[in-house]
Amino acid sequence: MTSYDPSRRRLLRGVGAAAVGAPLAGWLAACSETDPETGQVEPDEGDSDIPGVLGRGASQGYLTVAIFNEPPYTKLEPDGTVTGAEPDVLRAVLQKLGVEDIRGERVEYESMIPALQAGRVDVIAAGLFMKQSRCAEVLYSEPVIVSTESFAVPPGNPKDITTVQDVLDNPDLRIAVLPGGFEQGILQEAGVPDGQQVIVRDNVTGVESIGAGRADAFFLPTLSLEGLAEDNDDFEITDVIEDAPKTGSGAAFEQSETDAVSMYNDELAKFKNSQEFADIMDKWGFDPEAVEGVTSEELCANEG
Ligand code: 6CS
Repeated sequence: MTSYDPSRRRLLRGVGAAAVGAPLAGWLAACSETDPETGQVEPDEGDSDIPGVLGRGASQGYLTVAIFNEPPYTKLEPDGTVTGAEPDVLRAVLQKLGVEDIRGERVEYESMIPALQAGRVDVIAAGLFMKQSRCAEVLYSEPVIVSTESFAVPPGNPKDITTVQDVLDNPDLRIAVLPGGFEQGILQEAGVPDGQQVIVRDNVTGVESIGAGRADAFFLPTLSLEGLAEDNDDFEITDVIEDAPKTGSGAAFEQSETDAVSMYNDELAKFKNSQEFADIMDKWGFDPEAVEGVTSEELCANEG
């Protein structure tokens, strides 16, 4: 349960139930009374808590979200607006819960969970793919997207790299990966020696490492590589890597936010059946039906 914070409730009371979304207002109404003279929402003594991060977001008008800036999963526009498949879904669902907007904070994948745990960000919506070690440290919403992994390789794929097993079988192969990324974890889980990894700090450096001969392949989600190929034709993209685990993600909250995530999931479940959700997925190149029936429990079983 979230810990009660009277100061936050006073803040929210200042906003008044009318200013928060219906579900949160409903939550307030169920847990409080409105003073007929002031119109202020007066919580009942001992009522259950307002879902922490949602109450904070409703009162301050936004939540800060960790992103990497890797279209189509996340994108930071020049004016600072954060978009991409996951932030767009997060913003839409939060608005239905009374949180007006989100503000993006660019964070390295390996630093996203520490940033959440330190309170530097309120939520992660970055395509941070679910796997056991991550699911043990954060509280994911139900998944929003499922996607696939590929290799970026030199034209013609001269070393015929198409599977993780190919990398394991040829110790001379060097594979570029992002530090702390899901793909690095796949290589580690497969037993690929660290010496075969080429650590790159961002996606452009990743694809450039191929042209520069520093790596034989760059390991990244298929859709992300397709986005990079729009600006760089020095590489080609392999078919989906068949022996890579199924990837999927949703918003990640602090583990203590059980009430907030429960409320978020209820709203997300409705949203995933809406045309608005399908439009967001279509805009960013995801199949809105691919996530049907996929659960965070299933994806959190991914090893690593
Ligand atoms: O979850 C991850 O770590 C991976 N997710 C994306 C969207 N891109 C690369 C990253 O390694």
